[in-house]
Amino acid sequence: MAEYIPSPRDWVREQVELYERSGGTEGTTLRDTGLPVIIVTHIGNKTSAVRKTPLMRVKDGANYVLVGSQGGAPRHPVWVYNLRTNPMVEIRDRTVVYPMQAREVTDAAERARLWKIAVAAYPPYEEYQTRTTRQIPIFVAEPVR
Ligand code: F42
Repeated sequence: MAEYIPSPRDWVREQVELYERSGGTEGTTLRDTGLPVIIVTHIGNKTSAVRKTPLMRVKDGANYVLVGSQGGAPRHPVWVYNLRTNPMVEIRDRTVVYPMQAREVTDAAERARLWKIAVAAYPPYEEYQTRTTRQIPIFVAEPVR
């Protein structure tokens, strides 16, 4: 079993702890917004350690859409590089955990469709994109059969 290295950010680490400790019945929304959050468990591309990242829950059928917005910060979140290297992830959606495979969306039409779904689920994404010159990366996580 690889070592688990928690997020250095207190609020992120605490959300992951509460979400997992409660078996997915507490800590499942983003602060005051009440909007649902998932936990993506993945592998660090440099440390090979287990990393756990809360993201907004954006669904497209059975798939999850993962948006590397990081509040419109100038750089991609580091988990983006982890998923590019190690696409096998686990997604916890409240009480259920799914093995999934993540794929970065590069096709412009597919990206446009998924971006609309993402903004509908979490409207601030739209403003985050205006804060940065980088194009916010989008992954689609698909069930492993
Ligand atoms: N972030 C988003 O980008 N999108 C969201 O929809 C989103 C929703 C959300 C909801 C709730 C919540 O609590 C947090 C939410 N966040 C969202 C924030 C998200 O959880 C991440 O904290 C944020 O995206 C930043 O991701 P990050 O991977 O850059 O995390 C930083 C703080 C971090 O943990 N850095 C680690 C560190 O030690 O500095 C590095 C972790 C790591 O993966 N290291 C790699 C390794 O090998 O282990 C090396 C990586 C490399 O290439 O250098």
